[in-house]
Amino acid sequence: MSFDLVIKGGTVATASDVFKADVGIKDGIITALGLGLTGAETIDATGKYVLPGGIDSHVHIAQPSGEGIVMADDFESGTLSGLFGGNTTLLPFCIQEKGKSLREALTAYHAKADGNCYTDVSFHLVISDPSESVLGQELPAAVADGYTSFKVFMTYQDLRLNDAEILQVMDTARRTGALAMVHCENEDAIRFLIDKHVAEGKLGPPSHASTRPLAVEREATHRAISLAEVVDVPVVIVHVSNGAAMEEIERARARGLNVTGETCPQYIRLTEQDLEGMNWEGAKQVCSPPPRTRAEWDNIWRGIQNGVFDVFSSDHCPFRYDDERGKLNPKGRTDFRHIPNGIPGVETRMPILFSEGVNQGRIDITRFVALTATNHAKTYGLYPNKGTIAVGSDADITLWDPEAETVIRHADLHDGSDYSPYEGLAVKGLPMTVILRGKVMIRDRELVGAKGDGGYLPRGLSMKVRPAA
Ligand code: DUC
Ligand code: ZN
Ligand code: ZN
Repeated sequence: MSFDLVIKGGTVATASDVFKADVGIKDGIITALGLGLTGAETIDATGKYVLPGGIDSHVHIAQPSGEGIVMADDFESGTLSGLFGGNTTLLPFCIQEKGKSLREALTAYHAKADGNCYTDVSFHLVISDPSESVLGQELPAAVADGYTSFKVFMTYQDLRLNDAEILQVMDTARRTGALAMVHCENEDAIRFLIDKHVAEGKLGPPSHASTRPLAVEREATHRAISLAEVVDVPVVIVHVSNGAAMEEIERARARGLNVTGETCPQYIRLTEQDLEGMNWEGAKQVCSPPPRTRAEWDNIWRGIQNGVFDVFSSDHCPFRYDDERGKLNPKGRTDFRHIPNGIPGVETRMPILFSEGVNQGRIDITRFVALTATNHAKTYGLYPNKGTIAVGSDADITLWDPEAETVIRHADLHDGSDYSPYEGLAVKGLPMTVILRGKVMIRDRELVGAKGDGGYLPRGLSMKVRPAA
């Protein structure tokens, strides 16, 4: 058998196995795992892990973000940054604006993405206006076209759905086989606390965290799971920040419910104290749910270790800090209510989890692969084409040096923001070479691929979705 490319001498790690093998690639597909393979091109992977390319199933790129606010990444910079972070597939959100159709949203988003990507991408929808035509026609048509997951919000006045609407949307998920993701924070409770903070003149970035306390997230998590139970549909609880919300997932699973949990780097590396900064610097760490306490880091690690969390995503949602259209916009520079929510992190997600998780002995390499690639593919209808190293899978591969060390500096990253929340964090373990469908995109940390090498992926149904009875 002849191969276009052979990755030789490395240690292949999947979500279940670790073994020495060469990987033979032909026409962008893994066609053999064996020993002594030869091909037209060879890459020496001695001393490296040969991993499935990372899949980050929760990123925001070029998303409309309110008047005067511009997200720091377009598809070019966002996917380039993702690629340098060891990812070969990103799943950004395509937001339906109120009063507009899903088609309009998808057309506008494809116009931004198509031809501009360094990784493969596939969109989740965000349903903000569940009208009769959206639920009856548009969403089923979108699912049939491969947009097989969507997110709903329980917070943000312009995005939130009430319980009746969430039930309707979940019911549509049940009928179509789509997978519902929920942002769990109780908007009314947040409003109540915001009013109090404003009356007391507490307008600084720390108020972002104190108006979104743990109970706000825990209650909404319990409610989202209960609504999914009523409809009898699987649900993904995204960006879980603390142990109390996590325990809602654990309890639901113990009752036999089909609940997927996601957490993110900010919940094992940032705290609410990071929102206190001189010169409004705390605005850099404003995201929702907010970072919690060090005690919560331990709770989140427990869920990463014991399987409550299936996926570890970045929730990359980048805004520039020192920018009139970013965190320091004219209103945001004096009032936390106008600081755009979100932090960059698509490039640092995998190094942080590897360094803090694998290198520090909290998780093994197979769990790392599950959390950063395989479970994303299984959850969002991309498996087994993506997310594993197996004969027949796309040759999306990251060669990972477990000994390479660096200190995170935004100056070395590739996103369009002007800071990293993790500036100064030492990490050990880095992606060195990244291969997308058999094409070397990054070789020894140098870009060799081109914009447009990444494509759009229609997806199948999630493996989490049971056939409707
Ligand atoms: N939710 C997200 O998923 N990302 C950023 C902000 C938010 O509220
Ligand atoms: Zn969210
Ligand atoms: Zn997000």
